[in-house]
Amino acid sequence: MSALFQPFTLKNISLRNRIAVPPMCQYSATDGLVNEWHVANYTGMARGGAGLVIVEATAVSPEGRITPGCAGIWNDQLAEAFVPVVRGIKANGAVPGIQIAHAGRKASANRPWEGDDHIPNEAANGWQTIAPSAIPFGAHLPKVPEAMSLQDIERVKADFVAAARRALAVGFEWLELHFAHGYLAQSFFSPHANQRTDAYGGSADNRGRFLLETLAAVREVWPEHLPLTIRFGVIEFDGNDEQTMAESIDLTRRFKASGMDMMSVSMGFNTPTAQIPWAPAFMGPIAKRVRDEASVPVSSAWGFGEPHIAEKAVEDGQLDLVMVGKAHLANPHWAYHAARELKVERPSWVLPAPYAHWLERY
Ligand code: FNR
Ligand code: 536
Repeated sequence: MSALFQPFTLKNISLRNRIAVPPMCQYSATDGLVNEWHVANYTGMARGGAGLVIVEATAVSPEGRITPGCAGIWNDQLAEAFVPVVRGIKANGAVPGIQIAHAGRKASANRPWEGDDHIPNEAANGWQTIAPSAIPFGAHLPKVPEAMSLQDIERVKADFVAAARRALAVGFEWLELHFAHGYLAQSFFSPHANQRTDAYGGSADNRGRFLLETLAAVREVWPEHLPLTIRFGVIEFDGNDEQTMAESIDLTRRFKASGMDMMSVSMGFNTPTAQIPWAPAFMGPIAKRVRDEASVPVSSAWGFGEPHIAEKAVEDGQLDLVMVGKAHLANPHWAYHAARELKVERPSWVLPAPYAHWLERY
């Protein structure tokens, strides 16, 4: 019996298996508006058998986009464009989720395949970035962000709340807050990026304030019966990892008390000099530590795209859900092939009937 192919229930939402497609930016929207590319991309991965498909980092405001091609949900028209994405995911048996995000000091960049570097403020397609402090990320992202005023902080929290309302209105059933990868929320938590001297900087409590307040405000509009998850960068790989992990786990407990249902355990990317120990499934033990010490269900990504590795992560109690990213770009039917490789009794059952019926006769 495969652990990866056991169903999973969180709040009122049940997933057909433990395979999730993590948010992956497509950089293919126009002024935030998603299109046929996004419908095909997400529908295809749902059709392939994953239990959960989380739509890419979607900006809560125009200045919160990583690149000019990033998806947005800062008005109703942009939200409406997700309706066929949501319908396509659901029609193919997966649960539709969305990650809402603000890129902070990493915003205003060129698409990865067009340089990945900051677009100057003076350029027609660039914009002024904002962040907790006026400290640039560095390396390929040298622009100095504007330090946010208290009014800016209130506005961005309100933008997250409005984005959550719109996501609900267009039918998403799973909401993820992007508090990872050195983008705005997570940069508040990082001493590398946050050197504020007010209530939002300094102690771990203060650095966690923006994140906790955003979560609490979103939870008020996101229904109790639907999952609200946080992708959180719990570690920086900057040589100070024990302290960061302790602070992160402490904040995770408070996220849970403030209504977070599950954590997607990831890393910080707050400094270009991080020494990331890339290896298959290397985040597994870190995710398990969060799961055990904060008593929350967890998922994680980074190198779980080999079926036996994904299976073992669930079997060993490291992960409740396994995020399989790039392997889904290469093969949207990853779940079906994993089912075959893991010798699941009727592997084709992960697919919708029009495919499953014929593939049963192998
Ligand atoms: C990503 N990743 C990512 N993460 C996130 O939280 N929000 C996002 O929008 C994106 N966008 C994105 C785009 C692309 C093209 C890639 C490859 C990655 C990270 C992603 O969710 C995942 O964590 C990594 O890809 C690692 O998992 P895999 O690919 O090793 O399974
Ligand atoms: C992380 N990425 C995360 C993104 C955008 C693209 C890159 C996000 O969270 N929006 C990544 C880092 C290194 C290698 C692969 C992916």
